[in-house]
Amino acid sequence: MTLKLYAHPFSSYCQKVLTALYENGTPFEWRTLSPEHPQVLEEFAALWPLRRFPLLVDGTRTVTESTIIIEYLGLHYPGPVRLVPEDRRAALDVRGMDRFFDLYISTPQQKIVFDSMRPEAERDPRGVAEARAMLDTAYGWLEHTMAGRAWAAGEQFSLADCAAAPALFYADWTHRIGPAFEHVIAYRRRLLARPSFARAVDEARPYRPLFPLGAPQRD
Ligand SMILES: N[C@@H](CCC(=O)N[C@@H](CS)C(=O)NCC(=O)O)C(=O)O
Repeated sequence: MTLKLYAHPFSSYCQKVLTALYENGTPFEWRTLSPEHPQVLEEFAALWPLRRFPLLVDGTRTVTESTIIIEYLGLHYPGPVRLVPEDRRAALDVRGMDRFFDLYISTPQQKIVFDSMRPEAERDPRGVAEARAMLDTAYGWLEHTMAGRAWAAGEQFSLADCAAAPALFYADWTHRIGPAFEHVIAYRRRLLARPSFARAVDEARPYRPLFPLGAPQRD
């Protein structure tokens, strides 16, 4: 049975799952969410009325939420790279860092981007200022945390790095990671050099003109 991934190449949460799939060379069928494929959009809306992507379909099973999809893949389609450690204590650290990147990097980053897409009169300057402040605080905490680490939860590439890669990739475009955060910048560079994430980034290059704040000429 072929796994089906409803996703878009430019979406950060889809890149998180793609990184996990590419780490292990897990075969899957792309179900690209785009207006050119109305049938796929219809299928997706029927499968998951909340319409947040990515979405994994495995036979009759529908799996939502990027973190849960990666956990699911590790359980049912394990490969050479174990993204959630078997040791429960180590797994807790990985899951903690995964939450950090989703909640305190991706969430404020998306707030800023989505706000910029609203009509002027419907914008939320206070919410955007809070999101920028949260990113600054998160960069500061991460700077300290990454000082002695190669990867988010230590020496092994994990679920947390799958979350970190697109989160920091787009966060830097949205709210620049300043030079004071040298360990965060170095970590982001390591993520971009990781073949699994580099592949996801390359596949999304044609969509860069869609970035509402204007994609910078780097990366
Ligand atoms: N918590 C979800 C977040 C998924 C999410 O927000 N995906 C974005 C694309 S990166 C989306 O569905 N955006 C569509 C929308 O907000 O309507 C996950 O981890 O999968």
